[in-house]
Amino acid sequence: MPLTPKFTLTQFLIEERRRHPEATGDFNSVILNVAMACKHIARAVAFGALGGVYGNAGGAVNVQGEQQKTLDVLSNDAFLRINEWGGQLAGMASEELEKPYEIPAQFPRGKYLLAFDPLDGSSNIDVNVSVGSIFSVLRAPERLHEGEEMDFLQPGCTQVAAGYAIYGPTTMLVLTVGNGVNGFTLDPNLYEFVLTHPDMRVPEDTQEFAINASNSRFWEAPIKRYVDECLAGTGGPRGKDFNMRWIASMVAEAHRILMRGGVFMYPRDTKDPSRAGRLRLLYEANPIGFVMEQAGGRASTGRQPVLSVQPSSLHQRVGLVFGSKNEVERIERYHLEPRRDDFSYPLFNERGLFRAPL
Ligand code: AFP
Repeated sequence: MPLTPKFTLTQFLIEERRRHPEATGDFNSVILNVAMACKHIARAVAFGALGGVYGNAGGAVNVQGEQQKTLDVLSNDAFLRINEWGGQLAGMASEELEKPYEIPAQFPRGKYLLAFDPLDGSSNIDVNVSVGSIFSVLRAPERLHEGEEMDFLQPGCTQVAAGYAIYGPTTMLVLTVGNGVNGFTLDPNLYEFVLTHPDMRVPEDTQEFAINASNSRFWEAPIKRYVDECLAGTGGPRGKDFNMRWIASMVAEAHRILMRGGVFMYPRDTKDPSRAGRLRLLYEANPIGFVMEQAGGRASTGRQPVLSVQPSSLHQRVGLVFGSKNEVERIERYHLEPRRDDFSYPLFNERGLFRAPL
């Protein structure tokens, strides 16, 4: 194996830091600790049931009389243990924890906040489909309210870094520090993240969309119109055929879209009027949205840029559309046009898949 020098995540961060002479190194430490947590999770995911942990959600499973941690609990523990001690963070928020996590008293506090979904798509673990971790880095307010969610309630445009790890055929870390998007592949020999995908860009156009079509009866008219036009293909208003994907693992969808374009939709729907969508704003929509926008794509609720949403609660849900810029802008236009409640749009009445209830 030739020892060719590889450009590691550490080297990338040091180069980036040179652009900020005032930097103390705390920011780089946050990113490297997040990367370390992702390495631990990558190893546990790779071993799967062989490693004595199980994917099903719910905290713990009883295996031959022993309580085994499920992978999402183990992943959450990895994020907390590896990020709590360094002195760079003032607090953490996790999809797995109802309240913000207070840094233990024996550790110093820092000037950043870390929000994360330690294992997104975990319902796919038992069926061996790619899953991921999603993270978002914010600046802590000058006056901290420790353990209070209010410190985290900042719009996505205030993030200083964000990204995801995808645990697939290879483990990758995709990161933005506000200066474009770069992809790093975990070298199984070095066990270091190595820069393999510099300056990732989302193609502005696409012929591929991702949505859970089993929810179609709950969609609002603009989404029904957009999907119906895609399905109408070359004979329809779009004049081209589309392909559909749905992996039920947003990190895997986001990575495919970064690599070859596409549009992901998990819109606000009428399935559960008590919530504005399925995906969480702070540690799913905002970090993925930041990555997409930094890569020349777009991320929206359908009605406004997702990074402009003012959060009102830690685990708030939001409708989410992201990917190829021109497609997301089209979907936003459809949301802004006058409502078409009478389903006057020809496709709904004649050929549409989503005919109005009789
Ligand atoms: P889980 O983490 O519970 O598997 O949810 C994954 C997810 O939050 C996101 O990654 C998927 O895009 C979406 O939910 C899938 O939702 P459906 O199961 O409703 O298709």
